[in-house]
Amino acid sequence: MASKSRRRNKVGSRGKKQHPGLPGSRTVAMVDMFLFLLDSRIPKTSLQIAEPYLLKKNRVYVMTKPDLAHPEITGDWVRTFRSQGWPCFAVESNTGRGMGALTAFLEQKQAEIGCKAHSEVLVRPLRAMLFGLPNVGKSSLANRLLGTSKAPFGAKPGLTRGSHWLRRGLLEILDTPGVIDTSQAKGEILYKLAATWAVRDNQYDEEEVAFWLAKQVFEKADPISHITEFGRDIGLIGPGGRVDFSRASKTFIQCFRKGKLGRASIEKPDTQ
Ligand SMILES: Nc1nc2c(ncn2[C@@H]2O[C@H](COP(=O)(O)OP(=O)(O)OP(=O)(O)O)[C@@H](O)[C@H]2O)c(=O)[nH]1
Ligand SMILES: [Mg+2]
Repeated sequence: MASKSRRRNKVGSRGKKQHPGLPGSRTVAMVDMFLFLLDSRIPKTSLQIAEPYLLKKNRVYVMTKPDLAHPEITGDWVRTFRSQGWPCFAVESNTGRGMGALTAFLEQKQAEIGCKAHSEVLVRPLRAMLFGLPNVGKSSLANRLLGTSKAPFGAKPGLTRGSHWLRRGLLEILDTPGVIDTSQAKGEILYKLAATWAVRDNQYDEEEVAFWLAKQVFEKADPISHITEFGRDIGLIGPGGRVDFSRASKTFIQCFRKGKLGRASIEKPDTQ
């Protein structure tokens, strides 16, 4: 059954076949730690949809893009995960804010590995694998952690194609592609993934997503009028002087993704 085959394929299961696009089990066996990236706007969905792929061992949560989410709610999520026993950090990879705590944590883990290996012999790099939804910010985090721009990154989901190691000093990072299967996502889950651009543009209906965002996230009583006014304000007028609702919806979603509609947390820990 689905759950059985997923369990067999979890990343980190030794000797098992991995999901296509992910590193093979031998490579994964070398990994000391899995940095599991969660979009700060949708941590619950980021976790749920990726959960079947990753074992629970050696997991660290990294909340990405906190600049786009509500700071207090992101703080609540960090505290919630920590209270459940998981190391958790909120990191803005594009500015470096929040990176200090994660870096200190990784340095400490690296030092522990050195000691465990042998008191005087081996000092080896800490090997951390990045994992998470498409477009969640894996390559950006790799670059920020290593102080490089070697990992290709960009606003579209599906940018990173294969897995590859990047190294600097005593830190080795395995950047992976966003391989999580989102093809079965529907309803609210799909809207959340679309709003945060974790799925490709042909997987969702822009008008539906914009309507849902206006209603559920921005709590507009009349979402259609809200999007129409938004379109009128930015001059998206079609034939006959009417607002082009399709373009208005698309632009509304794009503005949300860039934080131009304000910081917004779609999921809160206490209500989920
Ligand atoms: N606002 C904001 N944007 C970020 C942050 N971190 C990354 N991004 C942006 O998110 C987009 C996706 O980043 P990537 O690092 O390519 O994401 P990825 O998870 O490697 O994506 P795939 O390889 O396609 O799965 C890029 O446009 C980044 O600039 C952040 O902290 N804040
Ligand atoms: Mg990438």
